Amino acid sequence: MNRRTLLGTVAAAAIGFAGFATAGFTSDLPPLEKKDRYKVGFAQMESNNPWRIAETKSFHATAEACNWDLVATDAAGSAAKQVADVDSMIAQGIDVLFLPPREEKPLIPAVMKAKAAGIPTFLVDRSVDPNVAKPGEHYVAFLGSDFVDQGRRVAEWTLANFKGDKGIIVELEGTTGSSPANDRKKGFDDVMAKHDNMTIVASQSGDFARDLGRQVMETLLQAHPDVNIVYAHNDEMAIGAIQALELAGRKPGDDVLVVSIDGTRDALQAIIDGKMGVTVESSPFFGPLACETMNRYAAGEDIEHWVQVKDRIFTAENAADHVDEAY
Ligand code: GYE
Repeated sequence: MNRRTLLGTVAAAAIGFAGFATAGFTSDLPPLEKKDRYKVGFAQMESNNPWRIAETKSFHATAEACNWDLVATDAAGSAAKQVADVDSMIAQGIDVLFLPPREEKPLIPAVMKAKAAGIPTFLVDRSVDPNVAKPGEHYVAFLGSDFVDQGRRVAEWTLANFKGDKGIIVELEGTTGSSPANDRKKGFDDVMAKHDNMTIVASQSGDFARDLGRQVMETLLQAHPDVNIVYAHNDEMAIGAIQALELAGRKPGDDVLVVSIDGTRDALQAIIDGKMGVTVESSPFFGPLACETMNRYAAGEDIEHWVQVKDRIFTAENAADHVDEAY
């Protein structure tokens, strides 16, 4: 080996090592060829709420702008169907997959099968169990919010704005086993645990759905009639809880503080109407970010493992300014 080749080998090894240290096993991921048009898979989990519908619309709108032939499916709330939907997309020869995994564990096979089929995958809005499937190794990246921080911000706002002495809190959790439910619980509960005057008396799943949120709130109200704070992991359940509270003769915004996450039109209207205190934003508009990130990947860029979305906060101070653009 001459000196020149030797130096080249050393340099390549150094670059390889730096790549390993900063970006994980990027080289092991399926590459994405540069093309004018891509066949893009978007495997939606369900369409039973405005957030999901806004996200799907965002992907359809992006398909036009970004030159995609979009293959979109709807798993109707079933993780098993979502896995099957990804199987059929693989069979249809998609170039790239955008997947919002309904739950952290059941969707891991879908991630692994896409990788085995040579299809680069981006997780959008929810993630999978990081102990089993990893960004930079099994999938390219997670595009989404910091859910722990969202829960923390709701808790901090509640501490600063709750008027009573003792907080009796009911928590309505999102879909069991989903990353936003796990993390929004952790962020909120950890902050509250440091405050002796705050007690979470019940915490139960309403599956991120309005009607289930209403039903669960109805039941929990019977066991805990003295509740004065409701923390819902999303706006749909918060609206359901408000309906249950009002039906029981309570006055949301007056004798019970309702706080949540997302920033839907109904939640912003509830804030304007004085029935809800705060909603920390969790944006569903992933289409443009998906297009941009995918194009960066096709251009050979190292993609950060977490393409983080920054969230605003909506309260009585600014809800009226944003309600018209909300979904
Ligand atoms: O907050 C909720 C939806 O995964 C971030 O899922 C998303 C959450 C969102 O059903 O409303």
